[in-house]
Amino acid sequence: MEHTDASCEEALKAFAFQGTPVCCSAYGNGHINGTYRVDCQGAGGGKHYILQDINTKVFARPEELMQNIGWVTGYLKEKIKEEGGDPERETLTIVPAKSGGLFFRDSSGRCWRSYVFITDAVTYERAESTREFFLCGRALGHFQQQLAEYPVERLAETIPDFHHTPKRLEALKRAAAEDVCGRNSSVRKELRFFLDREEETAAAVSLHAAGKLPLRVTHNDTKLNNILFDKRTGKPLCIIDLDTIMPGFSAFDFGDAIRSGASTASEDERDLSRVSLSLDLYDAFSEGFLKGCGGSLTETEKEMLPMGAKLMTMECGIRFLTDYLQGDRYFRIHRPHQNLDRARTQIALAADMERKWERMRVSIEKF
Ligand code: ADP
Ligand code: GN1
Ligand code: MG
Repeated sequence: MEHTDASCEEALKAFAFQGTPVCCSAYGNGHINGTYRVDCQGAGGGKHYILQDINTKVFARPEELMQNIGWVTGYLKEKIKEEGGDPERETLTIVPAKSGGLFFRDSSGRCWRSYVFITDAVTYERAESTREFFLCGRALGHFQQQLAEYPVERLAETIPDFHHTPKRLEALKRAAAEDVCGRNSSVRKELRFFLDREEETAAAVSLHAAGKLPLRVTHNDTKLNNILFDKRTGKPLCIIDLDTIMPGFSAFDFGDAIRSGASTASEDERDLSRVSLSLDLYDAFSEGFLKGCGGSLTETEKEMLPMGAKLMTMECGIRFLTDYLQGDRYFRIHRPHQNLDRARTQIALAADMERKWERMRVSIEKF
């Protein structure tokens, strides 16, 4: 059987798959977990699964993480049934370990989980058309609406202060001061960009502290490749990567999707002249998102949307740069300096948002 490493084999035996695993190969473009696709053979045809090596450096408490996902997917399945949808394809289905747990800890301490593989679906790194991105906005807005009544206090914070932008900036400053890899002198310009915008990094958290911006159940990682599209209809089918479902701001789910989907270049593009914000894609997504939320956002939340896009772009840039200074310990890289390239695209995108700021604001008012 094809497999990537020996501990995969132990994990393969630990889950209640239908049939016998015949192939297990690396899958997808995620930066955090190790993802494999498992093909099984048996009576009744082939079954496919996702097997994931949970990154426990990032998610320190896999029990709480999987409990969150178990609760949320169970809740979503009921909502999807009420709406007449297909609960097997429109949200994730956890495959429990044979021991009955939601994940499996192998003999070397690695933590594994499995989901039913959703077939006939694709992911995109960037939006291919305004229609597609409008539908993404509607799907993410709808996702928020589906979870609007879910008791937010029940969910564990799987990464503390995940989107606390000022704390992210503090971490960058510390990484620059410690300079463990001796890279600080080569990133002065990039550091300056973020330091010059220090006050702005607090825009969302200070509004929240003043009681003006509510916490909701949010996804917190609405990168475009965390949406599966149905190959047949071309429409968004399932929102995946539920590791960071927890209390958050609606503007950040909006913002991270704009950051990743409405940029005219890849997240690690080296030719920065290619990086800009597509206003057509921004408009399409905004219209879809506001429709999908179905009037559930407060005025302040709506006003916050453009800033959500800028903050998510800056924060992501801050995190890439921090990781670069610390020796690429968090985000998976495929070539040297990739995290620096990623930080630079986020800076270019945030700078373009500044140039287009008025237009971004007016567009939200219009919808
Ligand atoms: P990461 O946290 O590393 O980004 P993800 O959970 O997003 O990991 O999974 C990585 C990729 O695997 C996704 O972008 C998607 O292409 C694919 N994937 C994940 N879960 C499923 C699933 N249940 N069915 C089909 N593909 C999936
Ligand atoms: C990571 O897991 P993935 O690849 O979907 C990261 C996000 C970043 C994104 C940048 C848990 O997302 O916060 O915005 O990379 N996820 C985590 O590409 O840190
Ligand atoms: Mg992902």
